[in-house]
Amino acid sequence: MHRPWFSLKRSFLRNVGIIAVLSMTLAACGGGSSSSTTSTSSTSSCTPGSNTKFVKITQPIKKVAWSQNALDGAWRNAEEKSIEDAAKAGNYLLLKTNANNSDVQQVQDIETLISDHPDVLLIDPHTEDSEVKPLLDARKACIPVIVVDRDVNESQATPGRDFATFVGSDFQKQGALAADALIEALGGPATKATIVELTGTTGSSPAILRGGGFDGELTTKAPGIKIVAEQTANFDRATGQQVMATLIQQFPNIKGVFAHNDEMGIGAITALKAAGKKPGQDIKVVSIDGTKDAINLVLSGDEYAVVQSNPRLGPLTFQTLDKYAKGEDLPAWVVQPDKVFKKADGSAAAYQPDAF
Ligand code: GYE
Repeated sequence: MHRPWFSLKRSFLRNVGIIAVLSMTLAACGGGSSSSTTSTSSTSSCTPGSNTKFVKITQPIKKVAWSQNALDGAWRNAEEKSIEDAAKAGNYLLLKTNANNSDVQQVQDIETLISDHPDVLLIDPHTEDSEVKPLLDARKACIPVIVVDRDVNESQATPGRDFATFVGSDFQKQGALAADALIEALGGPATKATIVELTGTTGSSPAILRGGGFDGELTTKAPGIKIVAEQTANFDRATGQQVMATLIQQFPNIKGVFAHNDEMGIGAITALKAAGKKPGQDIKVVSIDGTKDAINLVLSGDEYAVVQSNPRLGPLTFQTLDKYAKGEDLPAWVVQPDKVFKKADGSAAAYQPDAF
């Protein structure tokens, strides 16, 4: 499950070429689709339909397309609002789609957005492999692409060639930070204990990398802490509760739970309480995101720590778009920095008013 491709993607810069500094032409911001048929993103050397080269931006950007994989909880709603606000602040027309956690739907959404000829296409892929084909179709159609939040499989689509860059968090590091927090909660590296891991949507980059980062850190730093079950709960609260209810019957002696996101962590805490356990005392829970609900559980002592995954990607995405439009060098990965929130050091209380 945790293949090590992530080490390939972090290391190079590339030059997208200096082209004319572009003035941003302003247009109203709103949702919906457009009937425009004129591509504004092709260059004289880019032939729509057969392009195999890196797509440069050579025209003012007015119309930005945004393919969202789902709108199913606090994290994704916060991300959506951040993208909308940043588009509005830049006076872009934003064409939006929501794939409701369906790869089939998202592929179709992206193809529809391509036929709307946006000046730039932003894709937040549901899983790593499934949205590669429509991404490559955008490049063939001379439409510049930025991948946002979740990444595509970079062995199939490469930043600097097939798309401009990936804007998002370091999921592998988040997983490692979650392991560090759980090791600390369980008494340190010499501890012997069993734990379970609730994984995110199978095949999505946060599930792959958070899992890999966590498992690797745990094995290296605290080999006495064993993961006795790894099961997906699709980043979903109700599913997390169901899965945890079953796991706690199978493994009543576990001392810890790592959930790949807050929603599943919250569901797990509900299930543990229903099973007569005392989360925070006899079972330590760590999850990732930084939602208000999870931070409140940290403050009440039910959850040990939350690793941040900042959903407010709008400003960084549109700053990156601006640089791309100006022909500036872009790294293969524009990293959104994240923190860790705990009760003991006051970091959870300090962050709580900003939580989403
Ligand atoms: O952790 C989760 C959401 O892609 C980083 O997706 C994002 C994850 C986030 O469903 O809550």
